[in-house]
Amino acid sequence: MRFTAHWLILLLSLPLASLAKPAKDSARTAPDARQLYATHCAACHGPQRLGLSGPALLPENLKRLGRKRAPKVIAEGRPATQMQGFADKLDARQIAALVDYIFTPPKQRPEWGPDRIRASHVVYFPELVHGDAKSAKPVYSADPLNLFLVVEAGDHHVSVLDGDRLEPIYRFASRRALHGGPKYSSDGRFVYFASRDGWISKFDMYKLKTVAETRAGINTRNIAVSADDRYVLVGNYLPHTLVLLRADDLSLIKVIPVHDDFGNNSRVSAVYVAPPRESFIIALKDIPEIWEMFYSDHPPKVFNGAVHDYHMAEGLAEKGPFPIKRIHTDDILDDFFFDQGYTNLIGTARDDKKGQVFNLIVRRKIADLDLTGMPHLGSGISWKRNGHTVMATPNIAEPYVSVIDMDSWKTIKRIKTLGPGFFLRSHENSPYAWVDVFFGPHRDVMHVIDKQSLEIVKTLRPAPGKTSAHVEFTRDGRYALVSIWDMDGAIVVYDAKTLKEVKRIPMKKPVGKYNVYNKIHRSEGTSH
Ligand code: DHE
Repeated sequence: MRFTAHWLILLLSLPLASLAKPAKDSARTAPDARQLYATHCAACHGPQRLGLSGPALLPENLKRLGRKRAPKVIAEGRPATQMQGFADKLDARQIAALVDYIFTPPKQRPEWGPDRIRASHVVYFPELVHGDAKSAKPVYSADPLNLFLVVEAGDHHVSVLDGDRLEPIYRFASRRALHGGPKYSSDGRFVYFASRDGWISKFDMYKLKTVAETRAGINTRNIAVSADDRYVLVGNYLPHTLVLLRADDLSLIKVIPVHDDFGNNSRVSAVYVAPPRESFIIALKDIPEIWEMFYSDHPPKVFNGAVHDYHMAEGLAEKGPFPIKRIHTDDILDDFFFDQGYTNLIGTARDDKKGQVFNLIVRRKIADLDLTGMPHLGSGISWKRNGHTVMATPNIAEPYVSVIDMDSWKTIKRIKTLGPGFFLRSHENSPYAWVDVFFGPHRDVMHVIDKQSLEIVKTLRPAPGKTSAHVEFTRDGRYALVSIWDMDGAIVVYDAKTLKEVKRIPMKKPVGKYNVYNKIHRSEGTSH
């Protein structure tokens, strides 16, 4: 190398200290955890660790993960989530510094109580809050019951798709990181969304306008809407609360702290509505209890001949209006599936007792299920086969779909797939169930299963190399819509009988799609 005048000027302009030791001495300088957090974590977990698309990274939210396992998760990521591994970007000391940082409580305890919820509440169109009955006509000519909402995670938008013409008719910006299925009012006029960072939005499907919004939590799981269209229940990871809102304008009714009789509090895994019971069912993440909140004004109810007295003081977690009953369980149960009558609840435990059936009338466990790996019951479906009702669930850890007889609760078949799957779907008018392969080298595959023979009859590869996932049918079951989870993605429409492609509608990472009719009729082939 030639020693030029430029090099001399550069050398003379450097401060003496910088000549004495290297500018960056990662062996001796302690890693700046705050800075590392801002660079690598804040985009998903929030600048103040309060959670955004990823969960909040605060000590109380990390109890289950534990300090010991945290470095592995940072290095290798977490299956079935968007958490990627950072081993290629961070060394062991930097990862250890980040673990210390996230297990240190913030100076101020994060809180999202009634005042903040009320302060966040906005009604954009007061005239649409009650449905504007006189002019209750859609602003488009499409069948409002055969619309689909498609959540496009790629750029945080929602598309409204006409299920007859198979064309989008409208597209609007949503809150960031919507999660879970949007929930329709019983007539399909309104729909409610929840974002991972707590925003609840109400959208008018006739006028194509966002009516109102409220931020109900810092890290929200999902919502459920009462079958009488009066209430929206929000389940939160942070704070550990349930938040009950009025369904008309999303104003706050009450915040319910979630804890057991001994003061141990819990995150809410998910909330569900059980229409025949006029109740919400609540899955808890940290305590072995299932909660049921009753929203009707006229207790007690009779279920299948059994009087269910929910005013019994025993086991009452919440008194007064919206009483909550606890069901004590041996294990912490997650991820629920219900039979069509909402008599039995099927949940997964995290230990080796994977699947358990709870009867909601006698309020106790009635069966264990032979499930291994990580069954994804939330994506379970049911249908009739040989005079029996069977349920089927994909598994996000193992490559098969389990089919279970709902009379004997025995597994009748494990259908081997090319990899673990996330979503399973069908329709009353279709002889097939569709399951994706969500993980592994065959993520671009979609299996079509005959619901009677329980054999895979076709394996589709709609976009080689790109993840294909999540199927939803048109209201008549004639077409099956598959998502290509890519920024340059699409909805691929298949003829549900011939299994031939009909058309492709470009979309930006279309995560899930939700047909109004199938949802409000609680089709046995889709989630509710
Ligand atoms: Fe989901 C629904 C839990 C990660 C996409 N997911 C649900 C529901 C639950 C749940 C309890 C039912 C709520 C409802 O519809 O009201 N999901 C979880 C998890 O615990 C998990 C594994 C970890 C987490 O980060 O929360 C998880 N989910 C994901 C993803 O990473 C997915 C694939 C991408 C994303 O957008 O976050 C994802 N989840 C979905 C979708 C639904 C869903 C598309 C609605 C399915 C439907 O058809 O109803």
